[in-house]
Amino acid sequence: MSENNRVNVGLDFDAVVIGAGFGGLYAVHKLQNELGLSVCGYEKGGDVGGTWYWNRYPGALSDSESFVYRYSFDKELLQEWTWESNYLTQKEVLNYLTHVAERYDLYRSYQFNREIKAAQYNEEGDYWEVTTDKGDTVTAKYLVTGLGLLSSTNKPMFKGNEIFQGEQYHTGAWPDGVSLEGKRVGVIGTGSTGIQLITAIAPQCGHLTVFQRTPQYSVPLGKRPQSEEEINEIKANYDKIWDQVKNSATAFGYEESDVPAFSVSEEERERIFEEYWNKGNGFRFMFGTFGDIATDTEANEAAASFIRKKINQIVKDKETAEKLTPQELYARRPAADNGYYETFNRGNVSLVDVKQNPIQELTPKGVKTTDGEYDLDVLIYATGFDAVEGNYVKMDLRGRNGVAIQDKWEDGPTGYLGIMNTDFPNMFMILGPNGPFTNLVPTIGTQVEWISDMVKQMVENNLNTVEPTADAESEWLETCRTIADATVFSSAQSWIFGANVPGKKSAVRFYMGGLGNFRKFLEESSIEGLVFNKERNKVTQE
Ligand code: FAD
Ligand code: NA7
Repeated sequence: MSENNRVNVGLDFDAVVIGAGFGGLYAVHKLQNELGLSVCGYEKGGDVGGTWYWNRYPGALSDSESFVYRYSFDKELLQEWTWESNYLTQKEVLNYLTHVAERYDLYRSYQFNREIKAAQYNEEGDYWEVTTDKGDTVTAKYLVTGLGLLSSTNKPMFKGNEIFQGEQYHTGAWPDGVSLEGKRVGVIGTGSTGIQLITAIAPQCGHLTVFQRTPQYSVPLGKRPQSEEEINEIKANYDKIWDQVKNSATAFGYEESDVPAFSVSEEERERIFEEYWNKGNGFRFMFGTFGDIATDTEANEAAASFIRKKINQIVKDKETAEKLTPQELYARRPAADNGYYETFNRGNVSLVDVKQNPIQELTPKGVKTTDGEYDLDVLIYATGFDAVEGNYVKMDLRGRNGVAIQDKWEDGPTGYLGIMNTDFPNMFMILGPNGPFTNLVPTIGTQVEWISDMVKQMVENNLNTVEPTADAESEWLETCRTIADATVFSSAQSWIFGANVPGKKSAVRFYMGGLGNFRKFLEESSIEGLVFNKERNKVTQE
């Protein structure tokens, strides 16, 4: 394709891309640098990075291993860029994404500190009109949304929120320059983020009070430095590694087990759990030990009781150990830590069970629960995200016939392949609803490459619009629901099903069939669910 191949001369751009995280950046690179389209990127934040721009809280770390938490498309970049440990700090991921933006000349296409407030499909001309918070409107043929699935923060509004006189922060919008040294700090939330944060800040705080609603199963992360030899060995084998990752279920770069937990003796089961506890990583523990931890409640209970035993061995105070011990299934996104349970052996850390004694209100001095008042200088919300569709439903996003995304998704969000929606022609989501539940960068790569191939074919074949058929959309939703219902994840009240935000519809939000199967579907059958229109406003099914 030639340079700056304008699909539609009358429009401001061929494509608008929203978001400058892993997804948006790669989309701009593909559409602009490889297809030669004119592209404008918009980002609410002040720079690139997405998740890694916003989540600067102490202890922020990837729990995907360094060697697979990166793009796979550029062999030279894979050889040139390196890392220190088997997991990446927030700063390292941010540096990587900044380098990517510079390397592929992506900054020139972006406008930062611009939030897209509205995106509306113009049916007369078959294009998108996109409006920023500054009131500018631009038009484009294609709309690519890389809005992030863990990006719209969930901050519960407690009574008295405005009268608390201390500092308040959310982990997902952490400013630079916060000092917790010697202060009385409270943390609400003990999900993956809370676990990282609590472990990291405990040594700095004067006193740390953890407000826990649901205890978590967490296994050690196993963070350690990687030697140059080890890294070189990985780099020499990247072709094989990506082949394995892209054909696996979770895309985390380790072998997933297909051995049922009860096909081995109790002794052997314990030995394997111990081995994986020592190796580290929550996903590896859940999917590498046995093949049925995520699908069979008895197997799940075996893993859960192993972790409970560990908590009991680590935490010295019996009452605290009991509060920290989950009794439900091991069915949330598997957490991993750098000494989380050990943190509660510190003299300056206390645990408050807010399921038993809920938070009633904030007072000028701190947090009041039904069993007491906790004076604080700083209150930190590690309360997670309005996951998956949070940033979509914040916008005035309208497709054909003015249909609003909030109405379309009234019963829960949908997305054919996690990418497209009926009545939203030429709109392509990255990590939209019902995409794969995996280490996410390989999934982002897969989706962006599919989107870019689709746009290329449309341009080359002079096709005007593409969208999924209503049947394909509902069949995909049904497939996702059937697979998810066969797992333990649907039993937990977590963000995976949207059960973490009050009033949010609990519904399937992921394709849990694995990246390998997803890619096979994309290659072999995804086209069958699409309708192409050749001419403006003339429906001609291909
Ligand atoms: P994001 O990185 O979320 O970027 C979306 C961007 O869109 C944001 O910068 C946002 O400001 C912008 N945006 C949204 N709406 C608008 C709008 N209306 N107008 C303009 N801009 C907008 N995943 C893993 O696979 N492994 C991990 O180890 C891992 N660790 C994580 C740790 C934390 C603390 C968090 C929060 C998430 C983690 N994730 C992890 C998930 C992570 O979000 C993804 O891996 C990946 O970074 C997502 O990239 P993205 O580009 O899709 O979205
Ligand atoms: P999570 O996993 O949604 O965790 C949020 C935590 O905040 C969790 O412990 C919640 O308890 C707690 N929470 C939320 N609202 C409240 C209120 N109102 N009162 C008390 N406690 C509350 O978000 P994370 O940021 O930790 O992780 C999300 C993903 O991002 C993670 O999986 C990684 O992929 C990165 P609950 O469990 O709902 O009872």
